[in-house]
Amino acid sequence: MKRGISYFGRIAQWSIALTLIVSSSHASSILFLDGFESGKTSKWSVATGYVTTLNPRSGAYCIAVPYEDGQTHMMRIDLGVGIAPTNEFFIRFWVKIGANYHAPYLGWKWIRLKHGQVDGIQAEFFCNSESWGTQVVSYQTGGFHDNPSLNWNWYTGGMADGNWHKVEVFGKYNTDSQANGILRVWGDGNLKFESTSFVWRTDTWANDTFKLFYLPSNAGDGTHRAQSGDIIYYDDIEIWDGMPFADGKNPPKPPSGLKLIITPQ
Ligand SMILES: [Ca+2]
Repeated sequence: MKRGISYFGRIAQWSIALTLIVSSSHASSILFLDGFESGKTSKWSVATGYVTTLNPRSGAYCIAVPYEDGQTHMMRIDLGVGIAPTNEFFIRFWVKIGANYHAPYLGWKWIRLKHGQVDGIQAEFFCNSESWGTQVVSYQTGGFHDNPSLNWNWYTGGMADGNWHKVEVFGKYNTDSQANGILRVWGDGNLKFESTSFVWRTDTWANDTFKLFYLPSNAGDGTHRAQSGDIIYYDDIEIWDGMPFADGKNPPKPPSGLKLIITPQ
């Protein structure tokens, strides 16, 4: 008892100030997070994948998505009105290509966003795997608006080595149909593509933001088809309404410069 009183007395002589210093801050908040640790796919509105304990990237589970010929949209999240990002978004996920994956490249959209609340073509964005690399494509009903090459062939670039790889995408929408949008794509933390003149949308959909998120989408081009048994694994999927803890130029890192300051008074 004496010891307790003494301890309390010492504490009373101090006021404790906690100072949290973060190297940079941002008002971004996370909209969606799934590491599949629930053992379910209930966060997804469409899920042809299944939860598995086979070599997850984190925790006990990841998702295995059979990427078979004839399939189209494999996994889909409906962010919905009022939840979807406003003028920026940031997406991060981890992907692993199954050891017996056959489809070499074409048609593999390893990320796809649609701006409409329905599963139709209005305005959309996708990263399309091609033989020579990847296209980052902005498309809306009536035609393409931006489809530059991303200097990253995921297949020969090491993504198909059986290991987990990190993909990150930052987007800031263009305004008034001008070519002033921002798009940055990172692979394993390395910047693979950057545009500050990206056209996300025009005309009718000039103010739309994406509401549907697909991971992955589509299969094959009629020649290079996926086959039964082709599986892609995903884990730790995050969707933010902006760049967390960074300036949009660098992939976010955990907060640094954290300090706990106890000040005697
Ligand atoms: Ca997990």
